Amino acid sequence: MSERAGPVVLKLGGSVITRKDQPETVDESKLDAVAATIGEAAVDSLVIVHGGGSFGHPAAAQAGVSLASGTHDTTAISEIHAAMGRLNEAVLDALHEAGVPAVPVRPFSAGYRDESGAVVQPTGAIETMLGEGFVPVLHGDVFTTVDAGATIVSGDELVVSLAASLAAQSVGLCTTVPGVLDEDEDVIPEIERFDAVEGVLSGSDATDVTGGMAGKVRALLDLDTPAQIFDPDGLAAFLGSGAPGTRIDGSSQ
Ligand code: IP8
Repeated sequence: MSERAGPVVLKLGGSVITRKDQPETVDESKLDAVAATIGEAAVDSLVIVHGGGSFGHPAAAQAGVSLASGTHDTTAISEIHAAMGRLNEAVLDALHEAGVPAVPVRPFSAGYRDESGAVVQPTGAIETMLGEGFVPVLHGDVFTTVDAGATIVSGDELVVSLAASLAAQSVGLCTTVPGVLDEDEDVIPEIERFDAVEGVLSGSDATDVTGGMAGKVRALLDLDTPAQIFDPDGLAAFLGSGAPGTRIDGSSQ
């Protein structure tokens, strides 16, 4: 674990906490289990970001909005944001039930994408929440975007931005897979360079710089903080300063 003093930043994948095959359906048992693990770990300083799952993604697809393609349709923007708000409330409820002092942070209201497409997520309120002992819970969202109206910001992008601006002590992505898998479906324990795994992350995924496992690995390799990718079975170990799944550490390059 790094010596950096910032918070632990944890992403809960949308596929972990929702049923992706059913519109706007929370996977109650998985969400409750993940929330209970977070409650038991009682990490001192924790920021949570969750994905869109069957809430944000169908709403975004229906409106034709993506990371790269924006809209000025305010009804569509409001619908996507509202769908993510409903999921955020469900996540907060589960965390409260588990004794986690979770509070909502809605990215659309404060953050934006600048003219270069970079994510700008101010952290003053988040740092103050952490100082007060709260656990801020952000989510993938619609994001006002210079010259494009509003695009989608993914939870992964927010994690990368927050990890850098808050000098996170560790970064964890809780996904449906136990780590980055090689061609035999075995977990790769550590990745230090993208070209070392490009072959196994091949096909369209490898050329997709914002989505899929290849996009996650590329973005995490750029961080100063080592990151772990794991599934819910690895969550307790991650929150207990262990190293479940795949460790992504580009800091030595
Ligand atoms: O599931 C996407 O966040 P992600 C959020 O982390 C929306 O990619 C609104 C589709």
